[in-house]
Amino acid sequence: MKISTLCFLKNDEHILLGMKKRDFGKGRWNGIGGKVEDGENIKVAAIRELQEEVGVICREVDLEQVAVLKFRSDNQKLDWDAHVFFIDTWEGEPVESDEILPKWFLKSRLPFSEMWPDDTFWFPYLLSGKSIQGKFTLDAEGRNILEHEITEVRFSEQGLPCSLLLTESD
Ligand code: 8DG
Repeated sequence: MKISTLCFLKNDEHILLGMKKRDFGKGRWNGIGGKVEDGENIKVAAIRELQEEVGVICREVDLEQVAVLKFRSDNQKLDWDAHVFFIDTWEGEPVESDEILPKWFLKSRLPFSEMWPDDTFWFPYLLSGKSIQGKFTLDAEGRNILEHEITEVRFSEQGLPCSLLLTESD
């Protein structure tokens, strides 16, 4: 299992997604982020990836943790724990890099058919202001969801879920 970050810049109406141009997840819109290196602080990794992938600068205080999502596959090859952050304040305009094409989308019109299939389950929670812990098991191709579980949580300052509220599962 690897640890990653997924960051979403947002304003009142729009949210920034990035089209992954190569490697794992190619052809899908997703948050901006990537692997947390061994020993690296998760928020520091999130800030590094934002700068490397879309040229945007932000500070640790600007990162609001809204989810921890456990992505699992039946062959263990796609296993990630992703720490998800919403960001309202940053410096610079998002620009394209070798890895990511950034684009603003209306919150009410996210391109779910071109995103990971489980995103349609958890994104609405985040858009309605809830924070969650989720676990999604996908098939080896990453196309179909085999199991899902979403629990509403509150996060502590350290990014750990500190209280559990309500669970949805299949
Ligand atoms: P890096 O080079 O950018 O550091 O990272 P990498 O090792 O190439 O990782 P990546 O391709 O950016 O990481 C894959 C990302 O995809 C990781 O943040 C977790 C994320 N991801 C899944 N499954 C799902 C999913 O079902 N939905 C969403 N939204 N993201 C997912 O692995």
